[in-house]
Amino acid sequence: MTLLCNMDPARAAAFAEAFGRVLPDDIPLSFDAASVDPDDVRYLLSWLMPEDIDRYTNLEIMFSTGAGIDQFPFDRLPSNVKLVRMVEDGIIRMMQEYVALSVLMLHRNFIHYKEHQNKALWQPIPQPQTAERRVGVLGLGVLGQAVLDRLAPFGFELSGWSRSAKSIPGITCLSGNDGFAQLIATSDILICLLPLTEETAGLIDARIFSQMPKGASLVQVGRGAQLDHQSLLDALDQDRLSAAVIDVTEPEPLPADHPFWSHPRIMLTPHIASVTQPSTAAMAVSDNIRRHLQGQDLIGLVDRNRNY
Ligand code: NDP
Ligand code: OXD
Repeated sequence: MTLLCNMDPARAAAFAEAFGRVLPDDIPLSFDAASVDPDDVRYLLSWLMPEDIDRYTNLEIMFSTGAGIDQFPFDRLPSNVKLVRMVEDGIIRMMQEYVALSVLMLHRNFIHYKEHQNKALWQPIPQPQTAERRVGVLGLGVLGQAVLDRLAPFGFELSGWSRSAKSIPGITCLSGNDGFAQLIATSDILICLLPLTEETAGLIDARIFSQMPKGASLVQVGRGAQLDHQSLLDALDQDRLSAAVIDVTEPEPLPADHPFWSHPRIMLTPHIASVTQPSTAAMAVSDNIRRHLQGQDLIGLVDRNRNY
């Protein structure tokens, strides 16, 4: 009943230590696909799906090291194998930090002040109060709800959009096409925390930017392929949009001559909003294995019909 972990040696050392503290003794742990008996592998933890997935004929759960699972080709994963995305405290806390920092930075015009600094320009910008700033989040899942929770004490007007209708105290919850149009039209700062699926690929495009309030900003932390780069550049250069914080791009990394690197009103980070933390991730995986063995629901089980 082995748990096989597929990761580089530096990560493996940290995960080995973390699993050593929480994985039940009767579940052997391996980091070496070459030496493990493939028939023993019941659980597999990996960022990507191994090319030779079919050799693990007794595999029961494929655990993603990341919260996103768009990098897993569903058609190659045997239908009896469950796919579980990572739901762990480290990812959640880091995303809360990153988005809170980005929203405050955009709210207080830091990207513009950096531009002014580069021009030796000492010039205050009129400052709305948080209650006058509308923040909208695309995606009301684990991370979307967590960042809204972290933003709430600042006093922004908060909204979120999801596939299914929700009710969250203090948040205007929207769903469906009308809800999407309303969220876009009323977000001064728009945050994308959607999974990448056929429905969300290319979703943030020129049409969206033309419907957002003039001077709005974007925080893109979902997946790169959701954003049309040229539309963002056009919207910034025409002053429709005022600034953007971009953590995920397609491709990653961007080529050296990509305009995002040098755009004065784009803050670009190399897909680091959240990084899976071995100690809390090992707890999450161990807890899910225990749940599986006890016939309980798994946390983060991917619905293959929705692809997230
Ligand atoms: P969840 O699955 O918990 O939440 C996804 C949310 O998106 C749900 O609210 C879901 O709606 C909504 N959604 C999905 N598809 C649609 C659609 N077509 N229309 C409307 N709403 C939709 O995911 P997480 O919150 O855990 O993670 C979200 C994403 O964040 C990940 O998939 C990953 O891409 C990204 N991520 C980025 C990281 C980074 O470092 N930049 C780190 C970690 C994650 P409903 O609630 O109705 O199902
Ligand atoms: C994730 C990520 O999906 O880091 O966890 O992007």
